[in-house]
Amino acid sequence: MLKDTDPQIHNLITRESYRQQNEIMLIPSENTPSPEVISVLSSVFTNKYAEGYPGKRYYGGCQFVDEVENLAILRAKKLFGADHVNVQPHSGVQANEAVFLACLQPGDPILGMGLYHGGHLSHGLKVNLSGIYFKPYAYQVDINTGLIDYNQVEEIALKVKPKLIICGASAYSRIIDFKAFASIAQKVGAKLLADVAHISGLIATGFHPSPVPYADFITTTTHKTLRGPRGAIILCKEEYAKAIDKAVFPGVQGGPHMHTIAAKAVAFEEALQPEFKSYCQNVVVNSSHLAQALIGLGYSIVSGGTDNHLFIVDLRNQTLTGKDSEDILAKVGIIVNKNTLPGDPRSPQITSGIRMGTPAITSRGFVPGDMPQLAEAIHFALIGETFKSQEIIEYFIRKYPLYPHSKTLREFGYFHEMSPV
Ligand code: DSN
Repeated sequence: MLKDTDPQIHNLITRESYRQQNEIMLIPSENTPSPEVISVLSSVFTNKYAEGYPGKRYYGGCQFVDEVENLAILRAKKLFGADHVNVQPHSGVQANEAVFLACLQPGDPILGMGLYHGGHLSHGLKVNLSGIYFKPYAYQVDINTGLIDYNQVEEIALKVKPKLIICGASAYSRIIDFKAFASIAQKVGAKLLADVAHISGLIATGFHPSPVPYADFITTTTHKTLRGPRGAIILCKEEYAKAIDKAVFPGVQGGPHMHTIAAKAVAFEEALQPEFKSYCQNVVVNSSHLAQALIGLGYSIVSGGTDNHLFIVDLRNQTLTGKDSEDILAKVGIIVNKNTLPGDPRSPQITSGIRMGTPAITSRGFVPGDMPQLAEAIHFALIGETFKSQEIIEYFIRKYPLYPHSKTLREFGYFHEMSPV
């Protein structure tokens, strides 16, 4: 037993499981997958090397991992309606790097959303590989509306002639118009990559339009709204299938993590069920209700609300910075992350915004009717009425325990009892 062989790590896992149980997780990129997904992550598939692809491996003994990978591919294709899927990327950044390798030459110009306007570091940040090996240009959101300005995207694209345009964001609460991006890409002869890491669960269930008809390449992590294991996949049109597979292996990765691919397959099957559609609907409705409840309490939200699972609270009319607010909320057990606002006067370490999202609380069972009370808990904490805030949080964590019926996780010794708040 781990608790006997390595009590230090066992203790840390147990404390982390208590932390997750006893806090309200509003970081929009985090979620809690099913106990089945978690248990498959510690299955015997972790022991197996399988460089290559099903039927073409560089190792013997791959008959079962081949079946696992084929199932994962089949289910992902069904979920997104894509021509081709590669399920091997270890992470979203590596998936993006594989796309770069498949369609760019070093030094090529690329155009992505600026990190401080909601983009991702792998979309061309100067200190990331994407900004070091390629020539990065950034589009921004309109500072007044908080919305992507498609005219500005086109203007920049016409000027810099990118070889690749990247759409998709880490902190953008409105619908992304993939068709508009595709028409700009076509006009300037660029390929289009849609990085839908944040919204892929919503896309799979129809709560956000799909980029599949428009983008040449689509990448997504599997652990955000998709509620699977940590990892990523790439979807592409058939014409790029060979180039993408070659770019993932042997281009940027060696042996695929077969335990994670098995867990991805389980998550995709779960996402094909009607319950997952209801879950995604609740994620979106919870998000808009929480944003509206905060507006009712006097807070400003970037773009005035949300169409998806997240939103950014604009704290410029409050005395607290993003960092202060993150710290204060963490003290009462509400976990958010500070986030720059479009045109933020403060540094990325301090910020004037906080990012909130509802995937994890919706997995726990929160419903739209809970959102006004949750907004009050946030507000009470931020105005220093800590006790009132803690009372509400305690009520919620008892009402919605994490993994309440999971025998598997109890057997591991996790999530088996509530610790005092
Ligand atoms: N770091 C993730 C997020 O929090 O949005 C994106 O990869």
